[in-house]
Amino acid sequence: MTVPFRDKAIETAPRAEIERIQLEGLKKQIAQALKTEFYSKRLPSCGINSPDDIESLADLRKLPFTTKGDLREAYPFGLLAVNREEVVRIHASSGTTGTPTVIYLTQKDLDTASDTMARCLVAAGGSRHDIIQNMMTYGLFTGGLCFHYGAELMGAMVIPTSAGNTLRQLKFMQDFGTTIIHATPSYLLHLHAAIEQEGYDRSSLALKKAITGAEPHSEELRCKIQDKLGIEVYNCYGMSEMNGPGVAFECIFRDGLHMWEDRYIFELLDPETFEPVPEGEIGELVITILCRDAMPLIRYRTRDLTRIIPGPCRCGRTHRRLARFTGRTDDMLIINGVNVFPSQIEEVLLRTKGVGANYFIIVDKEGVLDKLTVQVEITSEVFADDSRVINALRERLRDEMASLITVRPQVELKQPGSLPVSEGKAKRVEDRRPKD
Ligand code: DLL
Repeated sequence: MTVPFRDKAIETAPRAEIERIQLEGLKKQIAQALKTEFYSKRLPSCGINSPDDIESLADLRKLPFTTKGDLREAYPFGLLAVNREEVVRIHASSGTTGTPTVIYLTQKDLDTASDTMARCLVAAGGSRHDIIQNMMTYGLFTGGLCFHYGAELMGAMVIPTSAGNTLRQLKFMQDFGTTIIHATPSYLLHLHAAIEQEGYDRSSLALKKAITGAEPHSEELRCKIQDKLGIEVYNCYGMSEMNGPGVAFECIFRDGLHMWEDRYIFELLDPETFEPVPEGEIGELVITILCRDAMPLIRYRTRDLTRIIPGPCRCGRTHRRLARFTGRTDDMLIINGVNVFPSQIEEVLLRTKGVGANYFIIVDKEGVLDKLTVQVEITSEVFADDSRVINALRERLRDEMASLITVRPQVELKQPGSLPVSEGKAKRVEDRRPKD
């Protein structure tokens, strides 16, 4: 079997060469970081005043961690390392409160991000002959534009349908002969259900592969989607803070996600002691980006739990592989690919008059898609009011949450005192989604 590469020399570089690139990249990032308002305070407090204070990769451990909270604190421009005029685009993801976590990119940063994405697509067997339909949301979310430009750079014909509107998705797939689709795992299942429901003849579709990610999913779910749609499904990991999708990606052997180690430094640490875990054991993934001028991020705590798959891959790439993600060390929920923090929901509830402090969040499945329900107690005054007032309050809460978290939840207004009061640490979230 011929293994496709975009840049074989880099993708199969000996370990010593990868580490040389990492050290050089790290020093450059430190130089950039010291230009930002945020790190120009943070790094000297750890004894780092210049890139020369980093002599080897082992010195990485001297560097402080960066968290989502830090990004929020630095909002909007505290992590900017170049002149504002050099930034050509921003992206954002949800923060733990209403303040989003934003990244800024220069044209060079975008070109590198697109090249990384194109490298992923080639690794999965994509080429300029492919017609790629991107069913992820375009906008601040990176799954739209950052994937799009990588696919274009590879030379594929890209159909930017964005998320939703399943019937139109199917029409485009059929009429243009789409060969690769990019969607969340839950949307792939939804698409399959629609294909059956609409009576599409599978042989009328040219579909060969799906790229999926943005939310956790099991190997069983991958197999199910592959069987149902009769295609190959590739796992893609990324996050907006690290330029979006394609931070780690599966090659044609689909046996773990290659981490692009010339563009990022990956550490797997014990989330309590911050000591590296032995190879093969589960730890929190901590990433340092090496290829971004506008916004350096050093030792970023992803909160994602995974492990390294020991040993080489059959494809010959020397970039190590990550296993599927098993969870997170924080309470972030991923609802149909959208990140939601319970604290964001609480923020809306607490600022709304007529609503009590006791609430409960339920995540469940409705068909193949995720469904978010927020139950909240209302005050006795509102409870005694007529139904129009209560309905208006429900709609207002739904609208405000939708505008903050971009997911429109079901809101159930409850009689005062009707929700269980927890003793000790309040349990406010129940994830009822089956674990496949
Ligand atoms: O989800 C970027 C992306 C777009 C990745 C398209 C893949 C495909 P964020 O919205 O910032 O960015 O969410 C990042 O999503 O920290 C993980 O918890 C989760 N996640 C992303 N990919 C996977 C995956 C995009 N393949 C957060 N498996 C990350 C499990 C994933 N979890």
